[in-house]
Amino acid sequence: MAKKALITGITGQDGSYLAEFLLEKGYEVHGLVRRASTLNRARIDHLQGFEHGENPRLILHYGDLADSVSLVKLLYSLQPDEIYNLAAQSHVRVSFDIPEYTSDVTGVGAGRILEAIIESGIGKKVRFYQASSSEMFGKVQAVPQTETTPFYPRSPYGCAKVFAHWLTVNYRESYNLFACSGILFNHESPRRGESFVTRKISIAAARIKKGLQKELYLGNLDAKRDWGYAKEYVEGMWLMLQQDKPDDYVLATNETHTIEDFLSAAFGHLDLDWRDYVKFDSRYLRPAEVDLLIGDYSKAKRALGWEPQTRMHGLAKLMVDADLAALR
Ligand code: NAP
Ligand code: G4F
Repeated sequence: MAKKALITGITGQDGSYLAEFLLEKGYEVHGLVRRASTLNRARIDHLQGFEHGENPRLILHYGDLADSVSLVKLLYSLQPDEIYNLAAQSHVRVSFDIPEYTSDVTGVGAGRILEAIIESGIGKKVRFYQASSSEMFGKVQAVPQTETTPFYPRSPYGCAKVFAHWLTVNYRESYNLFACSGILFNHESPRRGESFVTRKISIAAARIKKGLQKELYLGNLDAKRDWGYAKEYVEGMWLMLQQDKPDDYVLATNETHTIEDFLSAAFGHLDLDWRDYVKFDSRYLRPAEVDLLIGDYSKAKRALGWEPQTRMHGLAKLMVDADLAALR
């Protein structure tokens, strides 16, 4: 019988790649979706079917990380083999505007799923993945960052992720749950949300090349990030749940680049000089910034056989090419 996986956040960047990956592996994939006034399923439309019965192995369920009863009921009726908790209010800058909501969904939401696992009685067989984040390292206490680097979050989002991370460790130790956290460094793709900096840049570069836009307003260009390709990172999530024992792993590229470097790569790919177009807007600054992230993925390489293939320059090119193609 096909294994059953439940993905929260299936309509997001990572959820859509993970759904694709698991369907290819033969899983029956269930997704938790929240109700919106318009359908926001563009990233999974190509997987087809859910509501029209075209793909019986992809089934969507209404629910919300803020609604514990919906989670208990779903886990009880579904009895999934694997749960990937990818849902979150995932925007760091926005978390300063809505800290309470971010804490509730990104932090407590993970606790609601963990508790729903216990309440629904599936704790002995289910395997659980928590989407932890390099944002937890914040004001970094070591370079590069590993699974043992102390956390020092710099945003309500980072604090919420630290809470969810430690709750996952706690449920693993308290209830013997097969619960893993993937501490993922920034990962991007043509499906990246349009308000994150890489995608904002790739879209602008394509539009400027086509004469559809003249300027691009950004905030801090000096921050350094370890950027990988989302499509490769979802395989790492799955690998974590296929091991004999649950554990936590960093997924990263072990390279770091400034926003300026990404601008050069993206605009340079189209023979444009970013300095001719980029303007500063203080609205994109954060009350506290994460200045430097660079991850050491050697544990994932050793234990999971996972390694990133795409680095920042290749990533910038593939994102710009996709945005250019979309304009055609
Ligand atoms: P994303 O594109 O922003 O997707 C977030 C998903 O969560 C969407 O499907 C969204 O649904 C859903 N969601 C938000 N609030 C919800 C709620 N209250 N109940 C149920 N679902 C809700 O994020 P991503 O980039 O794919 O990231 C996936 C996860 O990894 C997130 O937890 C993120 O914090 C974490 N992470 C991401 C990165 C990265 O670089 N991408 C790095 C480390 C960790 P809607 O479509 O309805 O909005
Ligand atoms: O693209 P960003 O918004 O990503 P950020 O803050 O690193 O968070 C992302 O990665 C985390 C992993 O470390 C995830 F957990 C999180 O969910 C999210 O996916 O910003 C990257 C950098 C920041 O230093 C920001 O200050 O870009 C800088 N930046 C400069 N101008 C900008 C802009 N960021 C955004 N979003 N928009 C700007 O105009």
